[in-house]
Amino acid sequence: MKEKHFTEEMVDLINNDSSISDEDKTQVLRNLAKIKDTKVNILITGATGCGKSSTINALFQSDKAKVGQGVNPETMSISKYELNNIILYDSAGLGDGKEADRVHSKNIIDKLYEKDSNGDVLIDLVLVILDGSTRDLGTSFELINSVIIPNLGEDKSRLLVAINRSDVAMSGRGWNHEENTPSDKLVNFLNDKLRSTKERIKEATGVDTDPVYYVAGYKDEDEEQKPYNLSKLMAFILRHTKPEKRAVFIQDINNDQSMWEADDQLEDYKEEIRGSMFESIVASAAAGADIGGKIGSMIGMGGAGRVIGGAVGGAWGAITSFF
Ligand SMILES: Nc1nc2c(ncn2[C@@H]2O[C@H](COP(=O)(O)OP(=O)(O)OP(=O)(O)O)[C@@H](O)[C@H]2O)c(=O)[nH]1
Ligand SMILES: [Mg+2]
Repeated sequence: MKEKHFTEEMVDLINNDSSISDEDKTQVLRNLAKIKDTKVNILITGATGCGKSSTINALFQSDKAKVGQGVNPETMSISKYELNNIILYDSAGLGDGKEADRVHSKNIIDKLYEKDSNGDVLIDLVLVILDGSTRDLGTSFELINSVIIPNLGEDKSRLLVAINRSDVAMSGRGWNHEENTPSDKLVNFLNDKLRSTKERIKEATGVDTDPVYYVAGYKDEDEEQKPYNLSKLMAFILRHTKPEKRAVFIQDINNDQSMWEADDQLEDYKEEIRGSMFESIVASAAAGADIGGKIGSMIGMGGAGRVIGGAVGGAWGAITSFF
C-alpha cells in the first residue's frame, strides 16, 4: 500500500533530466506537488446489501470496507475511507425504516453541499449502487430521484448509477461460471433493467443517466466470484471525473490484474482507462511548461495513447502492464 507515489518518481526523473530548462523544471515540480495533493472524493450509496463495500474493495487497493456486516442501527453516519488520493464516503441508502431513512437522507444531502478548502463542492462523484438481484428497486429510485438529484446542483454529471450483483440477477440463472459471463438471456434481462432504470430516473427528474451493470464479486472459503465489467465501471467513473483529476486514480486502483479481466467487450475499457489517466497526467504535469511530449514518454505514452514502456515504474508500471 505504501509504495512510492508516482509523482515522486517523476520528480526524480525531472530533476535528473539536463535537457529540461530550470524554468520548466520549477513549473513541472510545482505541478507534480499539486497532483500529489489532489483528492477525489466519491460518495457511494445504495440499499443495505447492494454491494457498496464489495465494490470499494474491488476497485481500490484496500480491504477497509467490511463486507456483509448487515444492518447496525447504531451506525447511522457515513463511513470514510481515506486512500492516497481517493477518499470514499460510504453511506447507507433508503429502506431501513422511517427514522433511519431520515438520518441517511440528511447525511447524504449535507455531504452533497459540503465544500472543500477551495470552496468547491467536495464530492466529485456520487455512485449509486442498485442490487440487480432485487425486483423491487422502489427505495433506490426514491433515493436517486428525491434525495440525490434535487440536491446535486446544476451539474448532474456527478451522478453515476450502477447495477451490481448481476450474476445473481434472474434468480442466479444465466451466469456461466466457467467463463464468468452472462448468458444471452441474462444480457437481455440486464439490458432491460438498465433501460427501465434510465427511464424511471428520466421520467421523475428529467435527468439523463448512463447506468452500467457489473459484478463486484466475492470470495469466501469455498467459492469465488470474480468481478465482471469492473473495468467498464472504472471507465465510467473516470468519464464522470474532471479530466485533471483522473490521473490520481492510478495510485489507489486495485493492482490485482484478475479483477479487471472479464467484461462485455462492447468497447475497450482498459484502453480508455489507460488513455484517460495518461492524458490527465501529461496535461496536469506539463501545464505551463512546453514539455508534454517529454513527460508522455517518461510515463510510457507514445502517440495516440500507445504504451511504449516508460521510465516510471511503481504504480504506473503496474497499471500499464495490464490496462
Ligand atoms: N453474487 C454476488 N454477491 C455479491 C456481489 N457483490 C457483493 N455481494 C455479496 O453481497 C453481500 C453484501 O455485500 P456488501 O458489500 O457487504 O454490501 P453493502 O452494500 O456494503 O452492505 P451494507 O454495508 O450492509 O449496507 C455480501 O455477502 C457480498 O459478498 C456480487 O457482485 N455478486
Ligand atoms: Mg458495507
